[in-house]
Amino acid sequence: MIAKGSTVNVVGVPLDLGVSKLGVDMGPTALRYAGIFEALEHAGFPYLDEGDLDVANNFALDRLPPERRGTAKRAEIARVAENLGRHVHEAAMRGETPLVLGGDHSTAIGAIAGLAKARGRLGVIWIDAHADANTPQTSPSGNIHGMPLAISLGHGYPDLVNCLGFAPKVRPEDVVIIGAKDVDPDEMAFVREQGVALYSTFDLEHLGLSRVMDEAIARVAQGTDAVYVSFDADVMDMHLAPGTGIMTRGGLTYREITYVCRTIGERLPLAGLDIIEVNPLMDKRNSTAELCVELAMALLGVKWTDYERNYLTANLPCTPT
Ligand code: 5AB
Ligand code: MN
Ligand code: MN
Ligand code: MN
Repeated sequence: MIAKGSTVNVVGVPLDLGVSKLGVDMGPTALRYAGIFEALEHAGFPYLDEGDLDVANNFALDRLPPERRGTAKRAEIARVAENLGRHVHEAAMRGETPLVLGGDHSTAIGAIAGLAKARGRLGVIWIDAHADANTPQTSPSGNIHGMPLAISLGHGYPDLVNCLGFAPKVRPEDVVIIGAKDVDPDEMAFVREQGVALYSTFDLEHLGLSRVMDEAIARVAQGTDAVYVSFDADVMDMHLAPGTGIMTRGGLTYREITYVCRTIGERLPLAGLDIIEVNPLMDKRNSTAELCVELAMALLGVKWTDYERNYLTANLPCTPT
């Protein structure tokens, strides 16, 4: 849920400089076509469409000599993070709820920076098949989209860690990762050493989703001033959500992901959220973007389409005849 009467401030970040597979820069457009504004309208939320931030073209930067390419892309990611950070900060200071449409996951660096600056101690729920907690030392790929959580915790490239001039943005005890199933060994060691809570897909089965969500919600709410949700579309099973950068089997099912988003939406007041790594080049008829719109509504506490039908069915009194 969000604060009653709060305007949802929607901003697109067509950023794909943190990944090697291109197409996530079209995520904001896919989410617009999937009806994000119609859904907000239907739910009765006041909203602002802030358009897309300006991001340098990946193809242009790819033409640079290899020794300059990485640095140039990182400098642009840092510039975009500052811009988004300022945007989110100003929106939050006006009492609005930022909804950030990514973009690769390095988008979250600026969003978390801006919200932490505006709201203080921030709880973060990281819904993702990955932990995104690599540092330049542990990363097997060098891709920045595998690093934003470590960066928000104060570890990694200084130009990104110091976004908006302060670090760290969040404390490890205020962070929960849900749905991880592909974490690099050194990255896992970092997560453990930091004390970040991680619930893998195995844990979801083993402990049960309701216990996981109870613990996760209690953890991010405890002692914090506000909560942010970062939603990477790759947390879902590839058959359900093919339209993302990294497709893997064994991800969350429709029932599981709606449960996750619905419990958050019903129990937690959110200060902001993002929908990340929707890739229309990989998608089937924009179905992943449409599903993400539905889940964004669930995160905001709205009952919507299929989710609404399931919700109503689940709440029918079970009277034996
Ligand atoms: B995503 C990997 N751990 O660091 C790395 O999609 C994958 O934002 C990162 O969750 C996936 O390159 C990043 C192998
Ligand atoms: Mn991610
Ligand atoms: Mn991921
Ligand atoms: Mn991803």
